[in-house]
Amino acid sequence: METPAELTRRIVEAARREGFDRCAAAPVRALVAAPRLRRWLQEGLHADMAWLERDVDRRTDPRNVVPGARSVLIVTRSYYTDDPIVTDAARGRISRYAWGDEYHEVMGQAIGRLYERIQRLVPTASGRYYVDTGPVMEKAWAELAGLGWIGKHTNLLTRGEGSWFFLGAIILDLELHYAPPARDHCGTCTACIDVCPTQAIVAPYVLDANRCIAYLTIENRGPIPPEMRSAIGNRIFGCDDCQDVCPWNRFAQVAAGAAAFAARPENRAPELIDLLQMDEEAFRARFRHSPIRRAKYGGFLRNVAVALGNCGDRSAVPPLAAALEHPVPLVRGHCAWALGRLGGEQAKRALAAALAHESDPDVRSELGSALDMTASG
Ligand code: B12
Ligand code: SF4
Ligand code: SF4
Repeated sequence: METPAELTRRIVEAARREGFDRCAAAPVRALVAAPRLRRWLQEGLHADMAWLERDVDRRTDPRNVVPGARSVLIVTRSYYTDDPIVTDAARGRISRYAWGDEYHEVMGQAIGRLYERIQRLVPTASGRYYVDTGPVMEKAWAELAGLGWIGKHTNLLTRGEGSWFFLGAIILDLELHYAPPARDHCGTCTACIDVCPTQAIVAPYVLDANRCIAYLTIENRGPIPPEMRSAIGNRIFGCDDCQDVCPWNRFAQVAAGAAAFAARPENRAPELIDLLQMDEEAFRARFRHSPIRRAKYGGFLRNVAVALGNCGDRSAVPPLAAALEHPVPLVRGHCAWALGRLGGEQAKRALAAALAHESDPDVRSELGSALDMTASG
């Protein structure tokens, strides 16, 4: 019979073969993060992500997912590539993690194979594995497993690699070897809190998803609150500002396994006007096997409309005016806002013409507010 230390060493080796950079286990016990999750939900900081509320008992205690669970094994995989960041306002800015292939697929397949390897090592083992979408507090377990600390921006990071990596978790009923938890090295730094364009980090280690651009542009299915739109700039899918500014990310290196996440040229800095003119089929084809599909067609074009409103260039007025006839009301409404923000006679005429025949009450309200903006601008 192998000792927990020997078994853990073999599992870590198997994880490397599956392309993971690091792998470590945490013992199942009460998490410091569990009461914090409950408070976070009570305060409504999860915005409309009702799925986070549904399974709190499972999310906070792996024994409610795998009876007899003793360990949570965490794997990490870097997605850092050294492509430069886009600053051109006529192009959309997409979060680093979404430049390449869909990580749920890449990591999901690899973690599935790792689980099979574990079962070959210990045929009686039972467990469940997840990448992102399961009821597991991946960052908290990773911290307990010694794989990094949760920074003030609420992402997991290390001194050697920064934070540009994904996490995956396997809950197991096996006793493994446990390293000491990681220590916090944020110190007195507040760079991530200070840089956040929407002041979403409302206290160190506390994120208000209602204000976070990652939530507003990816998970949010409805309109983006008007007061948040200007601050979004040209970010059309997620946001990296709090990580870009983090001093520990200066040490990030391109990892061999990050090749799957290499930037697809068409995804890194797409022209906003081209995106606005995509139909749903073109959206599906362009973003096949890409995390961007998560925003859904209407949500993604909503984001593109906001970015065009923020681009400061009135050559965007004609395509935005044409999109006031878009089949998706959410898109029409945000194009109206964008026209109001860009202003000028042409935008005003297009808004007034659309208001004369628009029947959707939400879009009518956006058109009215946008006309007010052009009057005051
Ligand atoms: C919901 C969710 C979101 C939400 C909420 C984000 C959040 N910070 O929780 C939204 C949509 C905003 C989001 C955004 C992003 N996400 Co996200 N998200 C998740 C998900 C599914 C659940 C996270 C969760 O439970 N949140 C609830 C809160 C309560 O938990 P918490 O952050 O863990 O911690 C809170 C406390 O418990 C506490 N805390 C916990 N332990 C401790 C310990 C101590 C000592 C202290 C002081 C505090 C503390 O601080 C927090 C505030 O109260 C995870 C996957 C998973 N299943 O875990 C991915 C995950 C966290 N996301 C990920 C990524 C990559 C992102 C983005 C970077 C994507 C992007 N570029 O747009 C952004 C980052 C935004 C940010 N600044 O956090 C990665 C993070 C990888 C990493 N290195 O940390 C994960 C792990 C997915 C994955 N499998 O790789 N995400
Ligand atoms: S992802 Fe962007 S909006 Fe969200 S906390 Fe970080 S800097 Fe703020
Ligand atoms: S920017 Fe500073 S405070 Fe924020 S996570 Fe990095 S080290 Fe911590």
